Amino acid sequence: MFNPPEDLKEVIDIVVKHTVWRKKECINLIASENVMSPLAMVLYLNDMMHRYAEGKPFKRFYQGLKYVDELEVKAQKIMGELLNTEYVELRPISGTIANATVFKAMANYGDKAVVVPVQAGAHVSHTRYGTLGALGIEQVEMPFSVEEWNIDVDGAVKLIEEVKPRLVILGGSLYIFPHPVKEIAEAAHSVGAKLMYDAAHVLGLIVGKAWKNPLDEGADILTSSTHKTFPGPQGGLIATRTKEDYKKVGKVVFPMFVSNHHLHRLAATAVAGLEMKYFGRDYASQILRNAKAFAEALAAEGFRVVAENKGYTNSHQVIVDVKGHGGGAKNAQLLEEANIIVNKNMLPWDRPEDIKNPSGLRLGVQEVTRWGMKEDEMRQIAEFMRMVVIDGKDPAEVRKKVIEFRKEFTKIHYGFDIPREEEERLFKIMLHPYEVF
Ligand code: DSN
Repeated sequence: MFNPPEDLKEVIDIVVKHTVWRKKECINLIASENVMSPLAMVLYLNDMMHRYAEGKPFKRFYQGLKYVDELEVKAQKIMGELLNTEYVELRPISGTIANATVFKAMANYGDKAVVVPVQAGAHVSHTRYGTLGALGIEQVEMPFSVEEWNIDVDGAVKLIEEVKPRLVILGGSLYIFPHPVKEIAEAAHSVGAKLMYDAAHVLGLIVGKAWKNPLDEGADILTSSTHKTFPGPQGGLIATRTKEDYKKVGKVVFPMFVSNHHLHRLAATAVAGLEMKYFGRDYASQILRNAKAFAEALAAEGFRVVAENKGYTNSHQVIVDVKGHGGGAKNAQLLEEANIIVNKNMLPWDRPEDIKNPSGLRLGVQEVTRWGMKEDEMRQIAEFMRMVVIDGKDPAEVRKKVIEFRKEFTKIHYGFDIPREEEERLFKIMLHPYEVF
């Protein structure tokens, strides 16, 4: 009988409670999260997590890496095939580190970057408050059209021609319609700027062919994390169109922003990449159907869903304005009490001082899609949300319904169906290889 000391027991309890709560009892609608398949998770537990590998595959500063090298090249190839390029960097350990790498490689202190405004969806790393600012690159904001819920293309082209930046950045975190890559790429290239596209939110949609690949539309560099719509482990990625840019970013990744790159995640990235290769189209198209159904259901329940004139969404996200119900902060908290996990979000019309209680809730359907939910379930979730936000029902009562509803969804879809015995065999190898071989 295992009888741990009290402090160890507490650590174990916290982890078990979190896992049961978030993975079994909650409806997770955070647009930047996902769950890995059991196969990806089990291979994530590999011994590579203990090892060091500074440098590029087969040109390392440490010994003992022959399998790591092989795996890294394999994972790069899998991701390259999905993204239609030979040049993929998997060493950035997050999307922000991937962004920092490109900023440093492509611009200098004092240069300018033209970016999407943060209220209109840019990631904080694209701003003067984040990585761009830390590297001394000046942020110049593109005009944004709230009617179109997109960049004002003519205004942005004019701005790029006037400012002549070194870098133009598209993509972001609050993101319901594709940005106009082709037009912006032409403007960027006409003044000698590079176009970087932050695909963190939509990588799973891109590789599932439900969202245009920005590299095919004229972007020079794509950065991403690997754990939002792409259902891999937390990590970063850079893909470039040319070998020259690939070499440039590689020299910055190491030694500037990454020493070791958390090697065990390469296995899980490769598995998630293969899941997308074989099941990505079905997954991505169901995400789009779910997001649309969810937006329509929320509107029918009485929510103010943004971009009604544009059909609400073409991505995994749905955005609701809950200012009339007390704001994003209050409602995100109430929903958490009902086991519905969302985040509050600034909307284009919010003022900087609204940051603590912005108008919006940002909702993402990629994780619930992965759990096998479809349009009917989207309507049910919209009803749960109405009970809490609009009807003012006791969240504890709604929580009971959510836990009951969630019981039906225990299997991760759009992955390989491996038998439980094989999963357990692999798990045992990761933990106790001496007992298997
Ligand atoms: N991009 C943030 C988000 O969308 O939640 C995480 O970095």
